[in-house]
Amino acid sequence: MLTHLHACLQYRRSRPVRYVVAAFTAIFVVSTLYYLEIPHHPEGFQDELREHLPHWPLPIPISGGSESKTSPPVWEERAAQVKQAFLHAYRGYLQHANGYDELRPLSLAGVNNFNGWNVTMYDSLDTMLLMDLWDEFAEALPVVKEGNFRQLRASNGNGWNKSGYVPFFETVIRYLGGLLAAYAMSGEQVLLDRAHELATILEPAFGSSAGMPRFGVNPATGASSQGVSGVLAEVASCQLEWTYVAHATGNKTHFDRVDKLLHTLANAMEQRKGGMFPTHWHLNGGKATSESRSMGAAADSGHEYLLKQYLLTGKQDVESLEMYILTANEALTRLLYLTPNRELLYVTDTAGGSFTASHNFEHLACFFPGLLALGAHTVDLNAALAAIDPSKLSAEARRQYEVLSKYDLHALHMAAAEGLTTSCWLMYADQPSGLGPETVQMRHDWKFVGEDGKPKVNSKGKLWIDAVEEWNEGGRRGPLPGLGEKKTITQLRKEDGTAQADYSVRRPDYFLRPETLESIYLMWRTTGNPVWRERGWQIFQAIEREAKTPSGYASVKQINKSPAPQSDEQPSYFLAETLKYLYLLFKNEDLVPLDKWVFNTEAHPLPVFNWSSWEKHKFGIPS
Ligand code: DMJ
Repeated sequence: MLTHLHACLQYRRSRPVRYVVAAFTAIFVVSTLYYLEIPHHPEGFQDELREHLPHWPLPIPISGGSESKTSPPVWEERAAQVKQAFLHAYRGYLQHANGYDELRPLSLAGVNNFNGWNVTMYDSLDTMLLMDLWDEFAEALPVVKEGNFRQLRASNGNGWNKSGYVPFFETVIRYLGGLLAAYAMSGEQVLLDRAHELATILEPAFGSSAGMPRFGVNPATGASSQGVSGVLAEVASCQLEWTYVAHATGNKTHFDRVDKLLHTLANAMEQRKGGMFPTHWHLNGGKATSESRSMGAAADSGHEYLLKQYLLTGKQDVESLEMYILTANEALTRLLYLTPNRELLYVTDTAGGSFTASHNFEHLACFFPGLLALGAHTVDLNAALAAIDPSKLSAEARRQYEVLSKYDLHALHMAAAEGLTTSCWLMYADQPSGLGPETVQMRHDWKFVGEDGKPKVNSKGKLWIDAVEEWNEGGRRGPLPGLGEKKTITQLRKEDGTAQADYSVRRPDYFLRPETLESIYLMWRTTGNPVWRERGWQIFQAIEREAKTPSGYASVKQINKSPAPQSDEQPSYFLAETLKYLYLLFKNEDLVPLDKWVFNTEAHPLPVFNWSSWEKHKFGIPS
């Protein structure tokens, strides 16, 4: 499909000169109007623009004020506080849970829930390097060197270890990703050797006919689990790790594994003719077994890795980029909704073939706005969309393509990123604890007056893209739907005691998750708007206030209370992701430039590279 780009560009060049002149004039006029902040245009102006412009431009949204109230030394001091928080969590783990996977921060014990291989240590290695914690890193290296990946330690946590298998997905993103990132940042050969060994132990998981990884591997025998179904997040979130381990070791078996999986995904996309990948898959057939869509649990990183695979390989893997664009097309046109009160933008999921939205909004899905911002920052989205041949798409994917072709895709993705990150942040800012819930049910009952003059309710909810279309066609009055100033529910109730929340909390836990901070960090890096740093600072203060214990940090059971009741868990991703994104958000120096590094889904940065001529020859990569 991507070869269509050249034909497309050719077509544009052959247009009559007067169209080109008209287009430039129109661009000049519309940009001038935006800079002058003229709110609407004369009658017929938009139709004229639509005729001449390849993309319908949107103003680049800016959230809140763009003046920083906080000085650079204060941000450095805040970063230092995050470093202390990391040390507090890691020292608590070493003191009370050394040799175990994670710390139980209330009972001060260890838990083995991820193979019993010290997952917190592996997940923390690159955070130590970023924070200049050399002693901690040096002390961890011998433990990593001696770890026994063939022995699954008895679990006293969840049921994974009891199955006799190491869970492929979790082992890849936490252990393998942790080893590879720490190797890339330190150059310590032992880390790469261990990564190669671990990847080799896990490779029987790729034994399904389509090369989609199975649930797990028995590391002692090499046998893999035999189940034939899997969820998108677990079958399509290892491409980065396998690509990088193949590059770093020169091992062709590692390359062949990821190559086969990438072909399976590209074939599935071609057969499906566009759209998002559904949540459930048959591993042997390499085909989806449901039509459910989600950006949250069961799917999240499966979508994330499409863009990131393209970025990691120096933008050479164009099939992954095309899959990302087709995914974003469907998400933006079918999964993004607005609430009636504050017009909060949210991303939800749909079940079965009916595409009925649940209107659930998951904390896990709050990674998506950051992904959109990353894509808009690093990719020419308009060219990527234009490179797709719409005649090869299904009717529904073509409809999505046509709706979005009218817009400047960069501006539209950034607008969605801003609106969604704002909602994710408000989920925290609305709570007495200042921490965000695991799942909420968003209100979707839009009241309106029917043609008969009677009040009516649209209970199906309002799709964001429909609201954007109305806004466009109505002369773009006011902020783009889902953007503009949003007040917290406390602020609103001070003004109007009867103000209603836009959602009800379904799961009130905060599991020390990173997704909202990940998006806040990416919004800061891609827009330079300091409002995101300030919001991140509010969240860090809430973590310190509500989740800190004498020997670590604990997940919170009820975000709607302060002090919030805690639960006896300190997940390893808190050290790998949550504290890392906070630290990077507050550091003035850009320690992980987005054009040079790609974060895996556990926030382990892998360096961008280009396949060398020798690698292309050896691995059989077409030039
Ligand atoms: C992490 O292990 C990863 O970010 C994963 O992709 C999703 N869930 C957790 C954190 O919430």
